[in-house]
Amino acid sequence: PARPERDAPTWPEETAARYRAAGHWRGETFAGWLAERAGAHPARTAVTDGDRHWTYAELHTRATELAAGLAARGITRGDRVVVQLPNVAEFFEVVFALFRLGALPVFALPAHRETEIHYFCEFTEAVAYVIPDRHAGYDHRALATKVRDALPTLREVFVVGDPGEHTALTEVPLPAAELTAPEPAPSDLAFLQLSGGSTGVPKLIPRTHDDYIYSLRGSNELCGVTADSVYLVVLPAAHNFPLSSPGSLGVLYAGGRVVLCPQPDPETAFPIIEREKVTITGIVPPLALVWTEAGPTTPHDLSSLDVLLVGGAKFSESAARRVAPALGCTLQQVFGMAEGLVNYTRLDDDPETIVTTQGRPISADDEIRIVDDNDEDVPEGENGHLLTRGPYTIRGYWRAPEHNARSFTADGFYRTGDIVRRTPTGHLVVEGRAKDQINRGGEKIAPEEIENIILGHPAVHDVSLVAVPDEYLGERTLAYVILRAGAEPLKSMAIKKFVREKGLAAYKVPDLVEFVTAFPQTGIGKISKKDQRSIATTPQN
Ligand code: J2J
Repeated sequence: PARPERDAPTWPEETAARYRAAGHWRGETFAGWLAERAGAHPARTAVTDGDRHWTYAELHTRATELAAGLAARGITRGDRVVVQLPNVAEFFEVVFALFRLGALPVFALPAHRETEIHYFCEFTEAVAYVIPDRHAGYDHRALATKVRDALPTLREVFVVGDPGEHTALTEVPLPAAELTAPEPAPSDLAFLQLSGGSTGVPKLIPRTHDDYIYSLRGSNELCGVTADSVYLVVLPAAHNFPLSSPGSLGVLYAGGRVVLCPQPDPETAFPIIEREKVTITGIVPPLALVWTEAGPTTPHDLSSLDVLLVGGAKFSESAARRVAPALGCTLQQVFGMAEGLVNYTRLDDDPETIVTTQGRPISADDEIRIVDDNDEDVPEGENGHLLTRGPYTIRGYWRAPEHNARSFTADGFYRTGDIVRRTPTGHLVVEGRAKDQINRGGEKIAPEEIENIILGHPAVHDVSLVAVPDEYLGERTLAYVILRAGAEPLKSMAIKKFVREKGLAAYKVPDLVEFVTAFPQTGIGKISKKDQRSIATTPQN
């Protein structure tokens, strides 16, 4: 069985008791409520994927039978299973099967490659890895073979589609009656989500049934989600935003319908919105720019769309103003994080608040502090570091005690690394970032992770990765590289190719590379990334 108390810090008992007494934590589990929904409205459609429509009864039956089969293969409560699936219906079959067993999905993204997958499987001691056969031109089976051969803890690879040398997911299910494994407790961990990170390796975020389900319920209320809602999963299904804000899981919790979108472009998404009468979806700012440009001239009827959530990175005010007129829906800004805290503009906020702020917290029990570099509260309305604690914000990363000591205050506040100010109405405006992280259109990059890779190049003496402004993505990446004395000059392509060949998600390959002979230094002799960002002009690459 999992010992979450040893793998990650959790809420103090009296705080947990308070969240239960307030009705935030109601003792529900994912498998528990899916069974209830399947009993209450078995024939209603839960998940639509192309021509497939799975009812609540079908999703529940599939998940239960898969759980029975996984249990027979020795997968049990507390085990970790790396799930790397694109936007396909099986994503829900797999995660609800794991939820039922109390095994923990580790949510990889389709873009992740060998470096990340190997790390997730090794660090979590995952017993299984779930993949598509091919996706976006990439064959995931060969990577799975490599990782499995390298890691004795990884016993099984399950494939959606043609399994090759692995096991087809369709071979696994057994009759539901054979499922005897006990159900997890509401306070157990439900899954491990990925942190955007600012360190050499991604941190894992342990979320419980209790806390995550509370965030779903709160999100549903603020986003107007009901059993009539139809949510389009545009971003990768496993990301925290489309999963929970209010996301696919929120909409399933409400008894609504989830529609999977294979690609985020308007040419793919708009016909699906029309055909499936999608009412709500969530996208990142660069995509929102594309959608608002395409909206006014599209031949497709988007009138079913009530709410468009935009978040993951700062949405500029000018772009925000264009959403409602171009797409005929209400904009809802969302400033969230997989570690917990989620802020939404309210649907009935005045239009100026909706376009100029990133919303306010879900819960009255979300505690917000805005502090200076010494953890002292700044005067109301001024910029400061956002610290938060509450009923769905973690108290620590999974198996990371040293990092936790830096990322959390002694009294349990999470240091978000975001610089915000609070308006008189309590709305937060994101003004910047103190953590060393690059936000490339909502995709988070930890410079240290990429720098460590580039340092492995034999000709490289030193490297520093910084963000440069980008009209479309908000930020893109620039690697300043110092070559070793006497090394042959390199082309920037050589650095990019080197990173790509290490097997990293493509969005982490530096957009730009510039060779320099020295880095600007701070007063105490550290690299000044601030100066590097400000001198970055438009390097030719
Ligand atoms: C500025 N920065 C933002 C916003 C996130 C809902 C929505 C997004 C995420 C997410 C999520 C921002 N304006 N509107 O999990 O449930 C930056 C901040 C934050 C970090 C978290 C959700 N919305 N950000 O983006 O874990 O820097 O979650 O700390 O990927 O994204 O990233 P992530």
